[in-house]
Amino acid sequence: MMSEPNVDLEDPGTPLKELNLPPILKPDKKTKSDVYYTVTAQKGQMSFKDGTTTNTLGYNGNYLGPVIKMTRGQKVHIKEVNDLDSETTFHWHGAIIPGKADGGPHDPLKPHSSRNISFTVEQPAATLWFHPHPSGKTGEQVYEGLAGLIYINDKQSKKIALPKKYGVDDFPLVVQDRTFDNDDQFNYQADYNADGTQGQNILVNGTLNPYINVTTRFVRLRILDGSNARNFTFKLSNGQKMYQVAGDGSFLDKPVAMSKLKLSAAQRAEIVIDTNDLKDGETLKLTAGGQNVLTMKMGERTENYSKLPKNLKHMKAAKTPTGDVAKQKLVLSGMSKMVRINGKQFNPDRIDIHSKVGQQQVWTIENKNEMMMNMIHPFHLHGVQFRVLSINGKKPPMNLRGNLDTIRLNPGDVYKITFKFEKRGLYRYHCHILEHEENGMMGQVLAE
Ligand SMILES: [Cu+2]
Repeated sequence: MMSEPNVDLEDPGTPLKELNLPPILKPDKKTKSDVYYTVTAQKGQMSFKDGTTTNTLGYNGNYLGPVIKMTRGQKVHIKEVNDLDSETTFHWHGAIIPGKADGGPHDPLKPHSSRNISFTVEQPAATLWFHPHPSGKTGEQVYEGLAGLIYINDKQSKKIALPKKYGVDDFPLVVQDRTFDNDDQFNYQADYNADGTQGQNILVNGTLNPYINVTTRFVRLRILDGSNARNFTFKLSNGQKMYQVAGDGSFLDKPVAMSKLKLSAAQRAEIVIDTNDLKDGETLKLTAGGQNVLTMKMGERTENYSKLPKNLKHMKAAKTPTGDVAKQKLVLSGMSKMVRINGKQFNPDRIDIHSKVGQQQVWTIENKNEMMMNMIHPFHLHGVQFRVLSINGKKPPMNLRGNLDTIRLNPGDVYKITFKFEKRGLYRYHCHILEHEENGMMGQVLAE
């Protein structure tokens, strides 16, 4: 039996509203080799519904954060400012980054203080994200609005024949679920569920019931499941296929045609939609759980490309490494306050795994099938990007063959993944249902 906490998604009952576009963060300073940013976690107020305001949190603004652009090879300096009244951290989800800059829960930033981090971008083009990760407060701070996107560009992403005009044919979609109480506030404590806090309405970039005007043949959507816990299945309302071109941490080898896209908390996918068969004035909806995620209004379209590229990024098939390989096995089990990894709850004073920087790793992650306690667990490992070798002994589907940092494990699933720690430091791995993470479904690995 599969038991899942389920808050059904509802129609917000509000008119369509143009999709909010997060601003692109302006650097404080930029040189040939370095870029300097300031990111401030702060309190805000946001008008999601006409005539009311909701108390929120945001980065450099009222809700969510700006898009932070980085280029492969660039040295990035970030001043992290905590203007909240509680501790927070700045976790750079999906970044290959030294442990001391990773922003895990062991490195809290006190209220009204700041810290400078820097790292060199040494990974390919991808859509990553950042969010808080303080002990015991992650679920609440994310729910109230702290999350933002990172766009990593490289030589290939700059020239690839995919839509790339921000807000014109290339749109970020931070998809979240939130409940508004009678006063139109978020009430995390009231909505809290130990198996994942869910909301009744979909918000996209903080927009209820959003639409965009489509002016080009191909539209690229960079989707983040930015919810605390919800598993989304995205579809197009007319049943046409979409093309996934990127996963968490890289382009795919080739565009993958699909009629539905599943994402769990923290996972990303970039999809491209071909609107060639739609007439001007028609609408196409991206939906999840029967609700509108994004309404696309077809305008007069110009041809931005005549077709999608056949090949995106040459990704060699991931092969089981031989030789000096370190193996680990992690078993996820339980529900609610009883969640565990390898039978243990998280202990900050315990190093669960010692790893050598540069050594090839093969980790087996299993979501134990326990009949009455079965849930999907999205497993995330900090500080690296990995490849999937197999799922239940079989090759992964085409859309999971790129670089990943989060995998969705159904009950009974066994994933084998391979990667190397490229930087030193203490890294966390955990279930990305934020309430499971806080209930102890987390461990730590020291890479030296
Ligand atoms: Cu979980």
